[in-house]
Amino acid sequence: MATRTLTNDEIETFERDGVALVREAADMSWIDRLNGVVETQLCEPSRWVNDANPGAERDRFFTDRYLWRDNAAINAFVFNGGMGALAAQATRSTTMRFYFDHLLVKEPGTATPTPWHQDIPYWPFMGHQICSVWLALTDCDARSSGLEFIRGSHADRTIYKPEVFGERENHPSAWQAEGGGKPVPDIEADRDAYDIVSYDTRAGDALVFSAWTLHGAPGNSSPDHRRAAISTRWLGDDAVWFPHDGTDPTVSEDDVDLNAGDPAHDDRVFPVVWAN
Ligand SMILES: O=C(O)CCC(=O)C(=O)O
Repeated sequence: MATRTLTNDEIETFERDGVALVREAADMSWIDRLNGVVETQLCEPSRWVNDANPGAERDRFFTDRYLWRDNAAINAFVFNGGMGALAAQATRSTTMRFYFDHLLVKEPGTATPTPWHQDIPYWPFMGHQICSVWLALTDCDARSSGLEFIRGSHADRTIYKPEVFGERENHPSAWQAEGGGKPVPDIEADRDAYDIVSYDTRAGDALVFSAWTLHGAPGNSSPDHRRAAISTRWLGDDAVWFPHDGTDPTVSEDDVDLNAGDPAHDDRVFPVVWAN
C-alpha cells in the first residue's frame, strides 16, 4: 500500500484540536507484524518494560519501549511504516526525526486507566513540532480503553506536571516528584467541564497528537479483547534538546552529542526518517 498522506482537513483538525484521527494509516501486514512483536515482548520484555502483572492474561497494563535499535520489525516500521510522514505533515515540518517507540497493551479486564497527562514534560525536548502517532494494533472503543483527549489543550502552551504510570521500578528518576509544571486538573471529577473527544479506532487507524495535548484512556473493561497500540514519537524542525530533571531515561545527556538548546541534530540517536 502507498504511504498514507493527510488531507488538508486532517491537518487543520490537528492544528485546531491538537489531535487528528487518521483512518487506515497502516495496512494489515504492519498490524500483523507489530502484533507479533507485542506477543514476543509480553513474554520477553526489554529493560524498559513497565508491567503491572507479568504473565497474566487478564488485568495487565503492560508497556515496553525504545525497541527500535534491537527489534527488526520495529526498526522497519519506524523507517518504512509511513508514520514519520504523517507527523511531518501534521506539524508542517520539513524534516521529521524519530525519538522512540512505545508499545501499550491492556489485557482484558484491566481496570487501570491511563492517567490524564501531556507528553512534553516527560521528554528532554522543547518545541511545538513534536508529536506522537498512536497506531491501533487492535480495534478499540471507550469500553476497551480508547484514547481520550482534551480538545485544544495544546494551544495555550501550559506545561503540566508528569503523572505516574503504574510501576516505575525500571526508571531511575522519580519523575513525578522532579517534574515541574502545573498539576494536571482532576478531569475525571468534572468531565463535563472539559471538551473531551474520544475515538473508536480499528486496527490500522492512527491518532496523531501534539506532545502538548492532554490525553488519557479508561481501563479495558472488555472481558475478552486485548487493547494494543504502538506510539511512535517524532521531533520536527523546532525541537531543541532540553535536558531537565525527571525526563524519560531511555535517552539521557550521556547518550547524545548535543548541548541544551541545540536542534535535535544527532543523527545517530534521532535519525531523520522523513525529509521534504
Ligand atoms: O495507550 C495508552 O493508554 C496511552 C498512550 C499515550 O499516552 C501516548 O501514546 O502518549
